[in-house]
Amino acid sequence: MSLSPPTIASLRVRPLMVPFRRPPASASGAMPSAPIVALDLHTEQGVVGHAYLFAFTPVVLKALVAILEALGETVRGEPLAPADLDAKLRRRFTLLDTPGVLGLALAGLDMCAWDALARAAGLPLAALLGASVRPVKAYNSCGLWIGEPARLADEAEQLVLEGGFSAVKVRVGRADFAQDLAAVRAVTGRVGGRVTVMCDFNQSLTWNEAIRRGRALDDEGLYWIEEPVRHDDYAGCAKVAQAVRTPIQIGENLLGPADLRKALEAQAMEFVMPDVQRIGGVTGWMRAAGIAQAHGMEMSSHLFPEISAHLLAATPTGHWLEYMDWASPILREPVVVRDGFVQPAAGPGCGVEWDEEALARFAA
Ligand code: SMN
Ligand code: MG
Repeated sequence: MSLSPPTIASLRVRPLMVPFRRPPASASGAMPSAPIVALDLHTEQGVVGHAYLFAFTPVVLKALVAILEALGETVRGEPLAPADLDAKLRRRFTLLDTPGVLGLALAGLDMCAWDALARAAGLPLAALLGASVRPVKAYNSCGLWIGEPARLADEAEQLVLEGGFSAVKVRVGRADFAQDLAAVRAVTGRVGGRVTVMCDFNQSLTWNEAIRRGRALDDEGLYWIEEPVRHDDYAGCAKVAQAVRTPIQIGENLLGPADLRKALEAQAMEFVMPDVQRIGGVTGWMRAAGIAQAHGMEMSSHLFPEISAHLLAATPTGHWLEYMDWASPILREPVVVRDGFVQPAAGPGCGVEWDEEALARFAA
């Protein structure tokens, strides 16, 4: 690769509604299908970077597309230098600030830019980040949503078999805690012992209730309790972490490395799991990884298994990859899980290649 980076030419933005294999239903809401935005960052040199974003709700899909298209205009003619772009754009938006939909758009642009840079260098993203392209340990998160506890034992078994997984995550936060306990026991009763089981409350509890439920779960053999309280209630979460023996996991809603610092200062959790589209793309992720390392804290990923596999390979305290198949229907080569490990894509970039026929079919 020459020392001068490629020049950004344009950003193509395509909104999609992609069906789920097992539609998610958490304690904080359900989703009938996945509102996804597919991004292609074209450079004048012909290299194209790919990434996708989850809009979470169709309500913001059009707004996210409009922001991304305007952002694409803004970076036309800029050098493909993600760290510089991140600094420049965040400075430009200081008066508005960059959480929410604008933050997602910036992260999407950053992911595309890193993907294009890795392609220009002819390297997998993990290698560009200085890491070996090694398999990362994954849990199957594609099911065990809030549902009939009796059904969950069979589903846990299926999830384990789908890729030789050694871990699964069960969703909790039902109105009746007895039903949560029944769900956890259905899963651990069937696969526990041979398989690690995590649980996720999806921010549904007050800290008092989280302490009550957390203590009641302490002897159920769970590996972590995720997001027991509202994501930004670090003080409340710290009370839960103090009172409950099972490690507390948070991070999918951290909006940048500075949020990680605040959560750590509050001693809100024992494990962290940033989401690449909320933490600030590859640039934000790598900064968060440095902070986690400095605190000796294990760092897992949230959604986006394709790019997260590369990122976890380059994360000093890399822990568990969350395997989700939500983007698989639009990818030419969906992530492959073998014996519970995800192998980062070996080709240049981060492993996102579109199935163009599927993109056309799911266009929104
Ligand atoms: C989750 C993620 C995305 C949508 C619903 C629920 C969950 C997880 O918090 O961590 O997988
Ligand atoms: Mg979660």
